[in-house]
Amino acid sequence: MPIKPKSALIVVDLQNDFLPPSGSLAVQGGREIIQPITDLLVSEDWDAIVATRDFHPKDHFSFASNWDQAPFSSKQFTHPLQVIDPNTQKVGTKTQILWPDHCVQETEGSELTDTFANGFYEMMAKEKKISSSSSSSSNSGIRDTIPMVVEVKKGYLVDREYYSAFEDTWGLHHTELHNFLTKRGIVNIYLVGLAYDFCVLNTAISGTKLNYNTVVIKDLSRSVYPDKLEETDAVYRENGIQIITCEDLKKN
Ligand code: VGL
Ligand code: ZN
Repeated sequence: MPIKPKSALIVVDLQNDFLPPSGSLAVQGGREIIQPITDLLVSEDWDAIVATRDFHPKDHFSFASNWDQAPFSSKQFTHPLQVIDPNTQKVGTKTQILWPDHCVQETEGSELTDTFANGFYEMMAKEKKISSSSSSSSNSGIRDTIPMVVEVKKGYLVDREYYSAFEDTWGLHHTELHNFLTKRGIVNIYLVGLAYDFCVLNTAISGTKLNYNTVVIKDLSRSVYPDKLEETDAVYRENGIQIITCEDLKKN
């Protein structure tokens, strides 16, 4: 099952703070997926490659330290914009997990991990070079043979959580991701990265809602709560998201 035409690879939050041993919100086994994801950048014929980055201001409301509470405790929030829940017509509240400080803007924790970053930024530079030279010539065909490469940041607004790389959890603010993919005519998205039960999952759910044919490559992802893997898989399936492994890509 090789990838279909018009496919994008979305590498979710492969950032220092999500990686053992020293990341502030390290996801168990996260280092194991770095090299295979880096290899995947070039082993398939992607039309687009996206790397997302969680990118919080240091006073972000999801940080336990900003509420004097313990990390991984939960807190109820009413959004300051007084969002009305369409089902109950009441002002919506959400229960939010409070995290350790992580992926703070302009800190090393928010950077993409080195091995992956090298491969990713190299492809981005190559694309820039080719697209600038092909726009000055009449031969635009060259441009279509290499993938569009973009970085998408999320979580930078202080008063809301973004697990999905498409939008915040209130659905009020949308990143540029959908526009990028639409511009390149993408219909299939393949997700890898961290974490399987938070940002990968929620990006995948947004993807299916936006009508992308959405696939998660499970062995190239790791969970914050690995003991709940079966429950997490069930949520993927309920949302019509296909779960595959790297091996499946190599089969005919
Ligand atoms: C994530 C918790 C908080 C993730 C981001 O990337 O899965 N998890 N922020
Ligand atoms: Zn975060």
